[in-house]
Amino acid sequence: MLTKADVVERYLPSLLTASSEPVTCFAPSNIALCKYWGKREKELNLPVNSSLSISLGHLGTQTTLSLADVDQVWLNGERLTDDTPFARKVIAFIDLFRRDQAVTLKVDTRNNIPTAAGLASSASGFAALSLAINQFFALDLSDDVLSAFARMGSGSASRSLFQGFVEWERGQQEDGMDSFARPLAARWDTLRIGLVKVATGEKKVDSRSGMTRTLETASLYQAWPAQAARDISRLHSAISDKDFQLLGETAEHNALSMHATMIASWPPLIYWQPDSLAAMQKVWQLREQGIPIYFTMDAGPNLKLLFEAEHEADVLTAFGEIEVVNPFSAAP
Ligand code: 2P0
Repeated sequence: MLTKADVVERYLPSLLTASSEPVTCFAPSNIALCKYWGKREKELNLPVNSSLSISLGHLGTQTTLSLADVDQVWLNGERLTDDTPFARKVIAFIDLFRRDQAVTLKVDTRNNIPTAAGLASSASGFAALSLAINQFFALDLSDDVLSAFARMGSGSASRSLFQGFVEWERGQQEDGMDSFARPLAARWDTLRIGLVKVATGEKKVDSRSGMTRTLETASLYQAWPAQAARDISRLHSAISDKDFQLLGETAEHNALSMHATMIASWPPLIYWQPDSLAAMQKVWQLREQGIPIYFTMDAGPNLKLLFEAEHEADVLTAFGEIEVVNPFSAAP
């Protein structure tokens, strides 16, 4: 089996040059409209199915790398002890690149995703870190390679290198170097995403273990890869035709189908809270009233609403002061 280190090694110069100046990079969060759920290979985070996401514009992670006397990992202005899971993951990722060379670093990670939105940040975190490593060590890696490297930190990070709509192709190769994301050229300036907070606490089962449990125990999962493939092609049509109903229906159906595979796992995996269901019902009521609004959900209790700018006032009236993101405000 190939390890991450085996794969990264091939793309590195024998001697690294570290920047004497700090390097800062930003990567946006992303919300999948067709979800990544299930790995065909765990070491390299190779997915069973391709996925397609939309970025959250200016919401994401800013990471600064600088030389330091000892390794230091900072998160949102606080220095973490070396044994916290986040610090360990960050250092393990950096080790892939510096190998045994004596370069010690300060990694300063800042998330501007409102904690109240309850959004995970591993995607934007590993994407920003990959961009910063590339620049700090002057690696000059292509976007495709960087996306594949970010994927080895966290699968969804492969999509967070880019703004706008992004598709992560599952790939076929054993080393995973054809499993990377690319941005789609299309823009959709009237598209809006509403972040509905239901709960923000740490979840009991993280996505990584949730995927494993689903693959090992849910027979419903057998239907998932075909549905994901069909949904990706529907999303492409929806995006090129600016067909919002098709986009929304596909995203909501895809999210609920993913959750159905989780619920069919054993022990059961239900990320929903009573308030999640209440919010879903509110979305369905609004649709009955003629307002085109849909939702998607990830491995957690929070909803992400999909609607167009002309309906923003109705959505705010129904849901209160939720954060609304224009995904294309920051896109090129
Ligand atoms: C997604 N999720 O496509 C899906 C939908 C959660 C539900 O990508 O093990 O944190 O690091 O590759 O990327 C979350 O999974 O998992 C995720 P790893 P990751 O957004």
